Amino acid sequence: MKYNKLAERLDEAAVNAQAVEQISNSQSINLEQAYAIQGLSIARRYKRGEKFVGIKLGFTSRAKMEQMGVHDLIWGRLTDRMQYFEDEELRVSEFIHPRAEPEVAFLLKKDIDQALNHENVMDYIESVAIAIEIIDSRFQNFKFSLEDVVADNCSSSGFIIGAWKGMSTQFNDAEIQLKIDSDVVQHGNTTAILGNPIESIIEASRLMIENGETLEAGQVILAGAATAAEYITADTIVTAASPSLGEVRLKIVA
Ligand code: OOG
Ligand code: MG
Repeated sequence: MKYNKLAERLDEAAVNAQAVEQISNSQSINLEQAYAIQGLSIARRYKRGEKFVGIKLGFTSRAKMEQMGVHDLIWGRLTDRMQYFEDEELRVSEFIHPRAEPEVAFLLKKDIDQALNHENVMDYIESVAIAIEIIDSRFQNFKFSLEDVVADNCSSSGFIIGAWKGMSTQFNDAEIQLKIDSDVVQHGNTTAILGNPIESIIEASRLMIENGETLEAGQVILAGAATAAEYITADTIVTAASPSLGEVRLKIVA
């Protein structure tokens, strides 16, 4: 199948909340082709008026790699339509089989104009926050190859960011929990994210420069989940919490 057709199929799967078969079941695509399909699929969202607001990294922690059986860092695009706020509800009926995972988010202070390093990365970051990412693979049974998941915009389908905090906030070596109602369903430490979530910014900058993409001041980077993800269901409240970063909650309805 042509890339455009594959992109359309993935986009429609998201719009209709209807899973599709993995691409890799019927044809083999390489990583470069997978990113091209992702780009085409997200372009359909832009055409409908959605705005690019940042990127998410995936598989930056061992917990996530092991859960999904995939072993390479990947990135996907975030649009304004995917963002939730605390006074909103997430309707599970608009998703296929959504899962939530606790994340660390960074807000950019400057446009990324070079591959960043440990010396200059902090000059580019305005603030940090706890976040929840909602992932919803468009593939049946949430099963995919690395190329499949990249083509599918790395499963991204929603996110919510807690209160932004200054960069003196302890965001590395921070305990982080995912709760469903009052039950702690996942817990970990933010060092699980590449040894320090700041590494996600360095990696993101490298990927953007390599791919000729731009990231600008005011845009967001989701550093990746520190723990495995959990399925979410209606009539629950999902919370991500960390002592220094605070907490963010999302109400899930039918
Ligand atoms: C792919 C997305 C991975 C993360 O934080 O590691 C990801 C998936 O698990 O469906 O978002
Ligand atoms: Mg994630």
